[in-house]
Amino acid sequence: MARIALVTGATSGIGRATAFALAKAGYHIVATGRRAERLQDLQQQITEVPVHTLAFDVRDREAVADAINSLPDDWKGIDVLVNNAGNAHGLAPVQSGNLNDWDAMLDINVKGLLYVTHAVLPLMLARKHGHIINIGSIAGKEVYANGNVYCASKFAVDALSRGMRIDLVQEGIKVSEVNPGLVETEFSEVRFKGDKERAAGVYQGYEPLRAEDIADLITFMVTRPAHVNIAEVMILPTAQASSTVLNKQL
Ligand code: NDP
Ligand code: 8X3
Repeated sequence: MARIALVTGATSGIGRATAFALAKAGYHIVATGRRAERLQDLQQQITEVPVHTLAFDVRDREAVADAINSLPDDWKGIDVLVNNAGNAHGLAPVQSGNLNDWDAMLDINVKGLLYVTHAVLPLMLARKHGHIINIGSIAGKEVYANGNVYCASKFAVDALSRGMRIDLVQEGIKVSEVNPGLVETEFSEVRFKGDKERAAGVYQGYEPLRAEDIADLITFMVTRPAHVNIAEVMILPTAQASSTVLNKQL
């Protein structure tokens, strides 16, 4: 029977690279994100396995449930869920924080992850089988200047990953967390609201991780034998030892 992986945030960066890598490893891919045209591009570009696309906003709990319920029966046997959709919005001290940015980060990175998990879990529980990979961050382990709410959202992902692993251990479902450092994607463009120059500056002066580095790791994690769960991995650029790169502030 085909193995199936559902990747949220497959329209860009880590999620997109993960969809390609898991397809190469033989998984049939359910690719999700808001940008439907990018999902269609991905569907055309992945040639080795079938790709099913679902366009929805993870903040909309009904849209999430409807999308997962709309999966045809032969796509419902999800073996791997990669909870990747997320972003930082803004980088500012708490005293000048933007409430819309705070809502976006908590609604997408935390509640969106929960809504998707809630919708997919019954499919895994029915088969007593599945592997959930949550994309956390080094920002979920260490707080950095002006990172306040983004860091809080990723600390929440860390706590949820641990809690989910405990709750699901008797159900035959693995839960793992991947905590990257700086990966060059559209992440900083989103954080800085389209300011490409400022975004590019985040990745200058050292070699950042590439989305494919995280995708390789995820592929390794989900292809371990049934009795092995790599519970948590932090993956950093060689130039990064803590939440600041080369000890400079973001
Ligand atoms: P990108 O901006 O390149 O990709 C973000 C993805 O999330 C897009 O596919 C986007 O799809 C999706 N997404 C964002 N908001 C929503 C939403 N409301 N509903 C559905 N999908 C959404 O960033 P990355 O690939 O870097 O980020 C992926 C994950 O990795 C995030 O959780 C991020 O926090 C984490 N991370 C990133 C690091 C980095 O340095 N880049 C380091 C550590 C962790 P669309 O816009 O089409 O909806
Ligand atoms: C993304 C990495 O350091 O920009 O989570 O917050 S960082």
